[in-house]
Amino acid sequence: MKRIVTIQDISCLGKCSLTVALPIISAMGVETAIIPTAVLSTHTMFSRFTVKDLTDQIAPVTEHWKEENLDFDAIYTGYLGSFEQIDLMKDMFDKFRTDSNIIFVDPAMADNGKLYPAFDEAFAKHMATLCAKADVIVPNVTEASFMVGMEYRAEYDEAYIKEMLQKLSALGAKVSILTGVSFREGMTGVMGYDSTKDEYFFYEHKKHPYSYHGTGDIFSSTCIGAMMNGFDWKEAVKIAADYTAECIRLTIEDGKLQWYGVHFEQAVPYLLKRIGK
Ligand code: PXL
Repeated sequence: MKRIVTIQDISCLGKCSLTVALPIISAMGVETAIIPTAVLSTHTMFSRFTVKDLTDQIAPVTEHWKEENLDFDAIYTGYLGSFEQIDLMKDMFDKFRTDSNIIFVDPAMADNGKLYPAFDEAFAKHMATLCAKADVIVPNVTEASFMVGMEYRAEYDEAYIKEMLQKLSALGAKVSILTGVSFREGMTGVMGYDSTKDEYFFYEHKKHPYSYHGTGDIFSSTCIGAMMNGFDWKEAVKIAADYTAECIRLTIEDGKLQWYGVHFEQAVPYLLKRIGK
């Protein structure tokens, strides 16, 4: 069985970060070790939330794992709360990188043209230095614009997205995957660039009329879970996009418009069928 470690916060209620990564990747048949970076009462899109920072636990956990000679087929970072946590992740990558494992960074920090409440532009630039050490990165268009210093646009053409992918790729990752790429009304998708092959890939699907929190984390968890199941990054992107869209569809169908997160649980059978399990 493949083993992955994912490092992000626990938002106790809110269906994002570890409370989606752990169940989704585990359901895909991949052992999922975690390092919780903080415990929050809810994610930060609620008007108020509590936070207990766990930064001081990160080095002791990774040092113990090193003593036990543990290794991981993938290291996946999501929402990180501080410059110090980003630096600790760099150390962790240096310690646990092997010839064959995948370092996967989701620079979860912004959406819809805005940084999340806890962050500023300097943080985004620092996150770019973590992306530089990854094999695969999965920013959305907003996160990418802050990291590469391009103006955020709600409407754009293919040239804008390709320029963004080139600039992301120049940070250093082999594969850059840009989510929330929409070239036409009613459709959304994902465009990726593989710098080792100078190859672009675009996948689009119908855009649902509502957007929900936590869907970026669901996309990333599914994408790395699919890669751990032997799918190449392009197939993994399709699986992750389709599963995320299915989660949104089921949430809308339920009719209660639960804004803070989607019904990812009900779509797990769809996901398992999709990956042939
Ligand atoms: O889904 C990203 C995310 C993860 N963790 C926390 C968040 C957010 C987005 O706002 O606040 C704590």
